[in-house]
Amino acid sequence: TRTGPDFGANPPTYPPTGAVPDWYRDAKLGFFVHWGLYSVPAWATAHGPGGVPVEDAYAHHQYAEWYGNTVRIPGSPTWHHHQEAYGTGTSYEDLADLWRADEFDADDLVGLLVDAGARYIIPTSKHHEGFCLWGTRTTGFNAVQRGPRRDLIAELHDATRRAGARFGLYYSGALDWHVSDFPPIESDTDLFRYRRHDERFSRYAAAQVDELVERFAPDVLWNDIEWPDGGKGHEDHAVAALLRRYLERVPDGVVNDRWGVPYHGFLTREYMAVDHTIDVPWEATRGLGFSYGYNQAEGHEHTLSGTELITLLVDVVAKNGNLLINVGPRADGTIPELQAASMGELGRWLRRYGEAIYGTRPWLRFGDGAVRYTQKAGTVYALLEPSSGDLHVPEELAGGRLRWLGADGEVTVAAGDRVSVPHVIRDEPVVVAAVEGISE
Ligand code: FUL
Repeated sequence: TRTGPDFGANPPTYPPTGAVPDWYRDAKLGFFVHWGLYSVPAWATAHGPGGVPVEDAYAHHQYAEWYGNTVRIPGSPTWHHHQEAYGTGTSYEDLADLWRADEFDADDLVGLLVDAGARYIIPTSKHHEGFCLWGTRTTGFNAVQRGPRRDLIAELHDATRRAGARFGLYYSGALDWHVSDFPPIESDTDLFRYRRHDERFSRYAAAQVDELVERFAPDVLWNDIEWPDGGKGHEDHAVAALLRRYLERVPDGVVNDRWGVPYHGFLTREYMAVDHTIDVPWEATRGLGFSYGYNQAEGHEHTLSGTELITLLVDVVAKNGNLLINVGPRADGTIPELQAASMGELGRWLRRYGEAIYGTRPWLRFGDGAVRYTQKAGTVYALLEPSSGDLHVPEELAGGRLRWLGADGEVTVAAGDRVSVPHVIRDEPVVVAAVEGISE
């Protein structure tokens, strides 16, 4: 059971809820980068979209970044895998000394993400395992003192800024397995029971986030699993004060909705099908497969194809969302080919059709049948997979001039017209008709 803080008659003051900067709404596509000790074993039970029954979910967790918890559940597939791969004498945290980021070149990695169309990049600064990817003063359990012996966040930050993209940070707010002494999490109830609630821990977390804000001024602060309840009031280590310091340092920064207080920036939807337009800014997130951390057990059948990825982006944007798609690098710092292939197709498509995505806003409705709409500066874009047939012109677009991006010619359309997709673009995963000059 979850009990939130009770502020009584004197609630803390938050910034205006739901407000996000224009750059964030215009950006549409971000890349999450889940990288940590879990990238060393890079393993989880591979499931499909259905997952496993809830009661077994934690013992068969499909998120490889949860390895440090799953391995502690006796008899779980991860527990067995670990014995085989490392023997009984190796603890999860021992993997820190096996982590070599030998092939990691931040400019190469960031270059791949930007080529795939990323306008912002959000690496995990600290995931639930507690290992810090930057040179923090708060703990020796970090990538400068152990494993890679490099400040991975500083390198990713510098490369992202050099590439002209926005830089954000993921931070695991109330779960840190390194400094907590709890049994493994085996259910959603455990998840909230075994969060840290105490003041001492919220001071630790606040000191870490303050460091990150001070050093990297992240454009996005993406908290996870709420903030410790011990820091939800008026104190210095509480969310309200933390956000105030953050927005002072980064006036056009934005945060998500996972702080566990009556405040949010954009809403998050994780592996969730959204069937309607959400009126406030929101962000869909998922991995290219069914895990965020790299999972070697996944293959083609688990990974979004280029077309599926493009279709997902289009659907999310038409419904007023951003897509934060995740890439899980190998421990050595390279991107697995399966993920790179879909990313490459997305980037190629965005270079041709990005005008119908970046900087757009939702239209009157998100779509008709298989068609999705966006709009920008007096132009309405209709996006569809060529295999779904002709474009049926809805009455709101009657009298407009229609041209297909990537093909020649223009026609004036009437309500109910069926316009067929030109041959030259029939092989595209998704095609785009731009309609201009619609009388209001
Ligand atoms: C979740 C985490 O538990 C996952 O590991 C992942 O980081 C996802 C984005 O958020 O709540």
